[in-house]
Amino acid sequence: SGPAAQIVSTWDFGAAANDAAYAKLVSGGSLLDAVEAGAMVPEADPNNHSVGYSGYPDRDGHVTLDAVIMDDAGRVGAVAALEDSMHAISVARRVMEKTPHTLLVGEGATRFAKDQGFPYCKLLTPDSEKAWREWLKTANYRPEANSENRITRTPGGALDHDTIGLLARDASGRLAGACTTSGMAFKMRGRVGDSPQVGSGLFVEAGVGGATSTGLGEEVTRIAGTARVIASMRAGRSPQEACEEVVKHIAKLRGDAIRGVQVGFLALDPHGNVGAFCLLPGFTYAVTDMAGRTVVHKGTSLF
Ligand code: SD4
Repeated sequence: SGPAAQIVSTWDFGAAANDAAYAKLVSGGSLLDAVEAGAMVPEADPNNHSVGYSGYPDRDGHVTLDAVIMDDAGRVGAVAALEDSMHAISVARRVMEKTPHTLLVGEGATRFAKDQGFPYCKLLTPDSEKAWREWLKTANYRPEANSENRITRTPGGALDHDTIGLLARDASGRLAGACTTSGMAFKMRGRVGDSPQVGSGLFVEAGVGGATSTGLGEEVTRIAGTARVIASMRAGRSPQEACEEVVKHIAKLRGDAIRGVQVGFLALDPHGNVGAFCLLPGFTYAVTDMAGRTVVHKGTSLF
């Protein structure tokens, strides 16, 4: 029989990630192996400028990566502002497995990856460097409270929220998740978003569910978004109701400050119920069922 597992992930490019995750399970991998394998797909993709290799750099031209991996036994590892490694998710997993810590940042994370034998990778590609140089021409090169609102659009004008968050479930209802990103394009050096922070970019709890987020990270971290989704589910809400509750909470809390800002949540419970909700239209997510079939869905939105 097959692995009888289910995989969900953010955005339509999640379909390829789901397939890799599912294949890992079919070949006997664990849930952690699966979400790691899935996250590695966009990390290696030169056409995805929001994750891993070829991610857009920060304002100073450094590509810095954020990632977290977690299972429902409370095992967790994360890196933030990691440089020079393609697979931030694998470094995050190594933090979980080889250190007594849950999060390494910046220079320390970069050195840890090197010490662990992860190969050096020049993450900035000619494409993303060109986009950065374009951005520099007009950028108001000054930290400002709401600058992220402006740079949530790529130079081409498309919404640039392509962080991947994956959640996997096996037939017994066990869960694991992963989230990986290069963060907001042209961010301040040192800026860390929601993605690598447990309870913001990702949260998984045995018997309750898993949740992941995408969009403008600051709006997620200020309310510990995925921890709240899981709290909502723990209190009896379905994944869908929980995602809606949290998005509505953000809207109420932030009012005009979140106009034009995207935040989306995706959640999965131990029984296989999936929920997703976001602030603005356009959020998609990929669901792979127990038979390995993948369908991309449109998330419903508040506005
Ligand atoms: C962040 N949540 O760093 C991420 C952004 C994102 O593609 O989703 N970008 O805030």
